[in-house]
Amino acid sequence: MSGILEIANNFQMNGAAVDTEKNYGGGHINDTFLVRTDPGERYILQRINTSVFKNAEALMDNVILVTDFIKDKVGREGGDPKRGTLSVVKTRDGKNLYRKGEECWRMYTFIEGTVTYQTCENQEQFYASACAFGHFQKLLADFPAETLYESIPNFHNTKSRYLDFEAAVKADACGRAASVAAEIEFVRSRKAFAATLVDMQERGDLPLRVTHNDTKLNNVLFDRETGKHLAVVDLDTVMPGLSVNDFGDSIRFGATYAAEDETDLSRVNFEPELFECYTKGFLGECGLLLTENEKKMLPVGAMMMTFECGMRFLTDYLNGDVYFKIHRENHNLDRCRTQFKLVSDMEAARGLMDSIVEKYC
Ligand code: ADP
Ligand code: GN1
Ligand code: MG
Repeated sequence: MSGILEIANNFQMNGAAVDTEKNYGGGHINDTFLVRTDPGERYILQRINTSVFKNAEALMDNVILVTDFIKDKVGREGGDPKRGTLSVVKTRDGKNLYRKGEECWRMYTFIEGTVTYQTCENQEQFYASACAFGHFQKLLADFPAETLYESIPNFHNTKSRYLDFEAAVKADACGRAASVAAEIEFVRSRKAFAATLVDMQERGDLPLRVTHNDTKLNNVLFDRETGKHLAVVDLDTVMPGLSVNDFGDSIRFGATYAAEDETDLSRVNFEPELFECYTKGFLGECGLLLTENEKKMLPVGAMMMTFECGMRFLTDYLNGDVYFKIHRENHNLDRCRTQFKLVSDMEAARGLMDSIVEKYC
């Protein structure tokens, strides 16, 4: 722990670090610590996973560009720029990152008076998260996309994710493929589906926008007092992408009352009323911005992101759990199974999802 305090003290905090809490937030890629200084101020300290994010300096340039842009807009909307988005704390020598050997660290001020949720607890919460991500989309509608570095190329290119999956099956690095034959078949029978959104984008039927690309419920900070959304965090994958995928990734994670790694699949159900809350909130914020095709394809975005994420968990399971952090045996397989259960539910509810989207268009 003293090592973490030492790392923290390399940043321009108010006071000296006295206390840290590890594993803050439960993300699968970076390591997050909560740091408290002697005057009682709090900060978020993160060790960036540099095998996932290959160029952390360029990544931080993205974060600064996006947060400066949002701060300006939030200020003009009458909000508090310091609470409406992340604020990077520089190192004592004025850099965005602190490097120690192979390790790479960054810090944000802690936005006080906020809460986040690891799973969806009620409809109001999910509606508020939809407003957060819809508003985020609107805020960045005129952001100059060409200034952004692509922090993970082909991040939501489901076609290339499919090829990664097939390569993992072929290599079968840990001899696990035979035991997940049903899951492999689940993916293979949806190969044509996997191409739909990428093909539409390549044909020019869906526009590239600046999107968040990791729109999980736990990436929204809510005001503790009012319950309203305050800020969208976890900006590492803000890149050009598809609005339907931002919508879809939220549905994947939040349109169920079950956790992403629930092992009792009878508890993992797609909840149409949560889908409706999210649709209402999201379209209420950014519906006017979206094209007819984007609106029509929102349910496909939900199925695609859930399918893609399940396939990514399965791929990582086959590769020997080298990408997502795991906390128990078969963790990635458990995660894969929840996603595939949700995909099946959504396929059965496709007509209902279409009619809900139509209602709010
Ligand atoms: P991860 O990569 O682990 O998902 P996040 O950037 O999403 O990391 O941070 C993890 C958690 O920390 C978030 O879910 C949120 O609860 C909290 N968090 C992140 N940044 C802040 C901040 N600036 N102020 C308050 N809480 C934050
Ligand atoms: C990862 O870092 P975290 O936990 O917010 C992943 C997302 C997945 C998500 C699944 C950079 O997000 O793409 O959807 O896990 N992030 C990266 O929960 O791969
Ligand atoms: Mg996060």
